[in-house]
Amino acid sequence: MSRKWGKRDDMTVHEQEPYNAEPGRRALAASHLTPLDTFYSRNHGPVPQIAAEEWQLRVDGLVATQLKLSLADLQTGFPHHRVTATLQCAGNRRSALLQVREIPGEDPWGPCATSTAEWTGVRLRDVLAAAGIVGGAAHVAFDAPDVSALADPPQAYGSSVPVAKATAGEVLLAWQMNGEPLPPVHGGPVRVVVPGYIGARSVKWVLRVTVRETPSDNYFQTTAYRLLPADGEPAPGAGISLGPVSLNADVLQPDHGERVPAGRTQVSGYAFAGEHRRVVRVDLSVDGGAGWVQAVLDDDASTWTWQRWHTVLDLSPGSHEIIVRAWDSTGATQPESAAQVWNPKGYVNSSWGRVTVTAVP
Ligand SMILES: Nc1nc2c(c(=O)[nH]1)N[C@H]1C(S)=C(S)[C@@H](COP(=O)(O)O)O[C@H]1N2
Ligand SMILES: [Mo]
Repeated sequence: MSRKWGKRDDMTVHEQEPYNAEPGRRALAASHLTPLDTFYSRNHGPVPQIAAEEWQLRVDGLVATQLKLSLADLQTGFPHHRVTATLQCAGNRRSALLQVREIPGEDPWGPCATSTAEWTGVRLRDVLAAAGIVGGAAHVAFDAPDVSALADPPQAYGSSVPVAKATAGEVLLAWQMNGEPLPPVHGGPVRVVVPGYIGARSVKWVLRVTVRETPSDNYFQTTAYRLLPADGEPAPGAGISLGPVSLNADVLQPDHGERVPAGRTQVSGYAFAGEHRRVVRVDLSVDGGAGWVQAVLDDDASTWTWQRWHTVLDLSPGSHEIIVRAWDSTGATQPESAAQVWNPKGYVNSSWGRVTVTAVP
């Protein structure tokens, strides 16, 4: 099934239909830009097959002029723009929350529901300027054709972002990923890419952009992708509507449960802070958080990407828990335990990253 979507055979497939899969830690660790066959994919309904020549975008709502744009119109009518950006699902690292308490109906995503690509398209800002945003505009909604049976009631996928974000230059209507045409499973022919925000806002197969006074009425904006208190229940408007990605980090190598030779061991992983925060320090501990050493930050990060890091740890023979925590440019760091951040939908596990490895003499 992974092959059908252009993915490597060793993806961890949480669901075949709709296809939901993440790569292994070592596969994700291999490069700053994630190859297309390795990039995680999160779907709420069947993947639509839309021919590039048939795709059309409607731009409406609080605009002076409604637009109907073909892919050729987008490509010839607006300057092309490239952004290297990390996408991260709000459910990334949910598996650690599941150790605290069960989360019915949600997949046990590990730490690899995040990946990085170079996206090519046009700025949403330029398209909205062509339509002319009028008074009262506060949100920009995106609608897609994939109908999700998981929504209540079942409905096509959609969401929105504040107008200030939609008109910031980094938000794209993208048709390429790492220089290749956007594959169907990643939203081809055209998707929205909202760098720095949870993946849910980067709507795939986008068919309609609507400028509104209020956020989208779509289930995936009003009810899902909201952070509830531990004793809360999903309901329209309940909880915190998720936008910018919360600071988080994890270890990608060695893998959880791996046996490594005792002695000097290469350790690496990622940290990510959404929106305008940057990861400025990454600490590692092998004594439960009593003592920390700083990792080296790789130099290939940019504003909208993860910050990869690496170091060498000296591991004595036996079992070790390697813990990672990051710090962002506001001075914030991560909570220690998953129990502190557990929530009924299993979003935003911002707690320390942990892998247990066995060092063998
Ligand atoms: N139309 C549509 N867009 C969507 C989704 C979806 O199910 N349908 N899933 C969202 C979620 S929750 C995430 S994390 C990202 C995943 O993008 P990817 O599959 O390209 O990795 O797409 C977002 N956009
Ligand atoms: Mo997601």
